[in-house]
Amino acid sequence: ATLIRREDYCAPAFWIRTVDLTFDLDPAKTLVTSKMQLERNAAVAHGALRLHGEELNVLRVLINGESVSFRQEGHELIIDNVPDADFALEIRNTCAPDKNTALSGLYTSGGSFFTQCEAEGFRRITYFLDRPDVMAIYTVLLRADKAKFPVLLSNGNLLDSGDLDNGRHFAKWHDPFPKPSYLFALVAGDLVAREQRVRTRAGKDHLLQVFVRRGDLEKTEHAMNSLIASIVWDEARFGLPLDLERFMVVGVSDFNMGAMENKGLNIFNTSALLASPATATDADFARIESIVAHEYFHNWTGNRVTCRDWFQLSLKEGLTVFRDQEFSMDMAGGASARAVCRIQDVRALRASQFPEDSGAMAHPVRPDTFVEINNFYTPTVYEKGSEVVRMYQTLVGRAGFEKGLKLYFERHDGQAVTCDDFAAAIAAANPGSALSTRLDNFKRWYSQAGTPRVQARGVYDAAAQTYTLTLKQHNPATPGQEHKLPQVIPVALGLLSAEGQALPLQLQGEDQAAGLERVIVLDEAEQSFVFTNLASQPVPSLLRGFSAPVVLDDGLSDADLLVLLQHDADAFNRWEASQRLALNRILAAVRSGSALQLDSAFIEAMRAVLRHPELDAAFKDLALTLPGEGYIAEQLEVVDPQAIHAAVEAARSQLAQALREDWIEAFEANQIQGGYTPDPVSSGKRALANLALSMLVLDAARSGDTVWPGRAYQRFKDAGNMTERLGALSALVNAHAELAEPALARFHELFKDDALVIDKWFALQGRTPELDGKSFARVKQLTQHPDFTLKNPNRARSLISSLCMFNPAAFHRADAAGYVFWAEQVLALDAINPQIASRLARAMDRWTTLAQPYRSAALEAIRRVAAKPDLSSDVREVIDRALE
Ligand code: HT7
Ligand code: ZN
Repeated sequence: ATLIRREDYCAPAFWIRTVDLTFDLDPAKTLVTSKMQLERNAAVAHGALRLHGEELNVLRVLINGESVSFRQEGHELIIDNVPDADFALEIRNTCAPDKNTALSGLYTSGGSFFTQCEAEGFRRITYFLDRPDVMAIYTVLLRADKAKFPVLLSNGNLLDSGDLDNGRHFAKWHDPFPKPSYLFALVAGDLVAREQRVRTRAGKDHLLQVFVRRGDLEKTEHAMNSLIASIVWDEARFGLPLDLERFMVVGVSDFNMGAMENKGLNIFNTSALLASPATATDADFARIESIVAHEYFHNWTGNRVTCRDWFQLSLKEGLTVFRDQEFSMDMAGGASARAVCRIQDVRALRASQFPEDSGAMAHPVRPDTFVEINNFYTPTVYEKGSEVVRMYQTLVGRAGFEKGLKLYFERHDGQAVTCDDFAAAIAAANPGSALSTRLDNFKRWYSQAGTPRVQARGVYDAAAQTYTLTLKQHNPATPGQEHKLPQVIPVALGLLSAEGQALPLQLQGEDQAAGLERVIVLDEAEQSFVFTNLASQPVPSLLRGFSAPVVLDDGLSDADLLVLLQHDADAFNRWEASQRLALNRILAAVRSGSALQLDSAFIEAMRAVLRHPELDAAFKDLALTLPGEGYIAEQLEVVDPQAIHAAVEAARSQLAQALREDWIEAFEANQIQGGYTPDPVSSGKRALANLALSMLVLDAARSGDTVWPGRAYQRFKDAGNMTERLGALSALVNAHAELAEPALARFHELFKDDALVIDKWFALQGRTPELDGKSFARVKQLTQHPDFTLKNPNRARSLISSLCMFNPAAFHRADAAGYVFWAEQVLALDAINPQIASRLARAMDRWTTLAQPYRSAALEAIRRVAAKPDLSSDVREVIDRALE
């Protein structure tokens, strides 16, 4: 395996200006004819033409119509004698879509053809300069059996279509926009489409189509509505219009990720596309809206302006995640619903990116090296990358950010560029701003891995009526980066009186207070900020809205946190206070090794949240949900997953018992009459009702009460939508109630023909909190279930990843059986689909922090995987990094 370095970037020796592709589609052996127009890159020294190609069978190579000699070395096809002048290159090759279980390149799924070319899948279709800085104009002719593949799609506009001999037909497509090969796509199959015509602000008409398998059409309404909302939003917020006459979206059930932004032909995992109230939860509806938006937004941030090389991946991914997060917030509506979105995003960041940043695979937002680029589609590149973009906006303001983005497109439309180009455009559009004056320092967010720690301590001087806030930052060492330099950390803050009143913020040297909230910028290792005119000691509310992706140690007491929980104007920090209060108690129990006993101050604070007449249900649900076990583990130097699980279970069961009457009240008060809509208010109510029900069923397991398990079972049977049905089923299963078994059997029987719902059935069992080894045993047994297969990524993830990545107490077993299971599954998956295997391999990223006996057992399992000689480069890189 070769280590690729960012600093070794060289421009390509040749440009490919146009490509004419002809596909004679056959599942067993597809014939690909590629006619390209090439020219030498004058800026690069003369040399051979080296094309990428993998798993291909080359039939002929012609230059200007004449056969030429070529060599094949590894994954390259090399032509030594190439004319200096522009020339035509024709290559004919075959590939085998039916055998392509890696789902990269051209493959079949459910009898139809699909492609996935990002990052390096195009080279598994034909020989090419498969790198994002080579942008060409594509014309694509598809030929296939008409009865089996009545729909033939590719990027851009349909030029022609018609019948051929032998029951075959053709379609010819042309994409007028130059694009890198990773944005190429084709689809051929027996599909049907929901269609909608829209007119954009410029008065242009566009055809929107969502293609799915017959029978799934009624599940595409939400995706279509989400697409229309995305088009409207991008024009209104950033002035970015739809630039194609036709925009197509296609669903496929075998897919490695959520979706793919191919120009004009987005391809979606059906899990990120199909929804009906009966089969999808509120969370599914929200996820679909956000992924449809994300892929659509890529049309500008990724497709019109793309990445020069894969190290710049966050240029498009961080920016596009930021855009989809902003979209979801704008769609959610009022301040409270926006805060709920923000809390959910931060919770996800902390659950996945923070552990990554302190584990074996830690890497900067713009990595410096990789072996396998597929391993770098990570929470760091995506979610931390989005936080970096959010900080630009915080530092230059919303209007300044919009100006910056406009300049970025003016400068770079049609180009393949770098994160530096993006930073330069935002800064140039905002001269003299808090960003432009510190740009070099700010860019350390791209180059330094690790989550900075910020310590904040305040000293109140009663005589001077000042409050001196001292902030210190420190970024711990990460693999390959021992010493870090200070980063630019925008800290949004407010000060509250002990009674909870917001205080005016006036810094020493200022004539007057500048409102009740402001952003101060920490850009040195240590800085102090003196606030004046304060009549009493304030309670600081720092890092409001999570204004930077850091770990904050503010040293606040329980009393301070209770003030924030009750009164902070910033809903994010109110939620943060609830989590901190819970976390402090759980950590104290785990650290001391004693049984957790919740105190009445905490219980009453939680009761007050639950009973609060003005707080939204969605917020209450988030505040009353305890921190995840993975996030708790992150706070500890030595991690005992069983001790953490025991403390969390104790906290849940005590909250369930102590607030029983309030849970009943919350359950009853949050019932929704009438039809289902996935709007934020209704989904918030359903979330709180589901939480309440789970607490009541949990408490029943303790008390022996049969009423609430019975009610849960009834609700499970009668539910009119999947959110309530799955909520009731989860309540029974997670509490290990007796009624869980009949409910699981009934659920399977009801939905046995709906793969996405059966994925939920597997996932629920994969994530069931451990009790006496039953959950682990259940997962092992389920691998033998007739519906289980490792070949479908959704199914593999639903069971195996649920256990290994999201169920720590069932996975980390003293007898090491969880790790043995992990090793077996990684190896089995690697032979089928290296990308999915390598994601599962990452379950061991944090093994060095485990307490004994887990640590030694984990190491043994990792070594067992490492010992396999023919591991994919994907898994090899992850395993090697774990062992470094
Ligand atoms: N840009 C897309 C990335 C993607 C992908 C990458 C590697 C292997 C398979 C893949 N499928 C999609 C997804 C996105 O960020 O929108
Ligand atoms: Zn993306």
